[in-house]
Amino acid sequence: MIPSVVISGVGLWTPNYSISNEELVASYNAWAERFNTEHAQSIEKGELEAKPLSSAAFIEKASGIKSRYIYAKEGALDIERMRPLLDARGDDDVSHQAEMAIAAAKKALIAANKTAADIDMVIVSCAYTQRSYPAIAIEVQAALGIEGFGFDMLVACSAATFGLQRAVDAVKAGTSKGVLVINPELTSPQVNYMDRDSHFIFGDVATAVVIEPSATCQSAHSFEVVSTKCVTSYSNNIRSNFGYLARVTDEDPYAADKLFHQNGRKVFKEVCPMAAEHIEAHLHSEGIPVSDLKRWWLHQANINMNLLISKRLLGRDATLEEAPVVLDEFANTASAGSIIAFAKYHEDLSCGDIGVICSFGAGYSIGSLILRKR
Ligand code: CO8
Repeated sequence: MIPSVVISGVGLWTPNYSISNEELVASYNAWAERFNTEHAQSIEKGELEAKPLSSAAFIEKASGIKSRYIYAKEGALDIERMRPLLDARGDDDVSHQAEMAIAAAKKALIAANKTAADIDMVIVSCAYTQRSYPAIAIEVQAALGIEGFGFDMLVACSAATFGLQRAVDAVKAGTSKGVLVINPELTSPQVNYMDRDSHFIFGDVATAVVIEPSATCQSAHSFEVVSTKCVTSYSNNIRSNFGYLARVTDEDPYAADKLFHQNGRKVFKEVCPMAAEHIEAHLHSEGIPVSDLKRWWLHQANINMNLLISKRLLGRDATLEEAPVVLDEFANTASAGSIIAFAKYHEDLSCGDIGVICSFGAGYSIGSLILRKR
């Protein structure tokens, strides 16, 4: 018989530093004004475009973001640098991303009332890994003393939900007794702090989730995974061309196209209906009316996207209780956003309540899990 599978624990690790919109805008504007002064002649001749100024009020209104956490604050606001400064670590030191992942994983294990001995599969799933091999997941597995195997997955904003689907399938198939799915989203090294359109969007964070058969679950707050659904549809509207080929193509590794860039308006227009249809179809396939959903743990990219998606399905704005928002404090944390919302807002639900975790983003990629509180 196929076992029923549960989320038995979730962990959230938050960096020590944060940057408010005001701090971010002051730094960008100082950099832009200096650029415009230094290049005044070229700008006047039309050879260069002047850098437009940013505004904290625009950022909050357009996105709902007020602040973001950052793994290393030094350098990010320095107009001589405009990118964070991280210490380079040796091969025998714990890597930055593993450090974040381990911190979140430990919290998830405690929440699930589990130890390393209960886990035999580690998936590190996120928008970027800091190296190709050895996998960050294997480094985390070793640090936590887990026997079994681990691997990394990259699915941009849907990395968490796609990783969770892999975990659920593995437990159902009997190839794993317990899985840690970890999302160490170290986004700040890929943010272009010299681009007004995107400098405000991302924050750093790590989340982790324990997946196991319901038969072994000892957690006070667990959710049966009713079903999962993932879909991708190719789009260039959210893209980063950073990659290992840069060394041999002789391209500038600092060029803007090597960092996160997007056509934000197109993304907004195309992804909202896709996400709404995806959630509706997923619920429909399980015979669950939208009105039965008690909680929507939605991807946290933009408050207006979330309002639009829930309005399309409910015919009205979702309340903050129905569709919690963490964007104001965390900004867009790539795949971790919906898991942060789940981590902060799940304990109040009652037995039998149904909720949906849904991610949407680059790829395009959309992933959802329908959950029932036990
Ligand atoms: N300050 C002041 N004005 C600004 C600023 C600013 N900071 N930025 C833009 N403006 C201006 C624009 O220049 C524009 O001016 P004009 O009308 O004169 O051309 C005006 O404001 C409106 O600009 P936009 O059309 O760009 O503004 P929007 O209202 O569309 O809002 C958003 C911009 C917030 C970006 C919005 O389009 C949005 O949220 N779109 C969806 C984005 C999204 O969901 N992206 C997903 C990306 S995340 C993902 O998939 C994961 C990738 C992997 C992780 C990457 C980690 C680094």
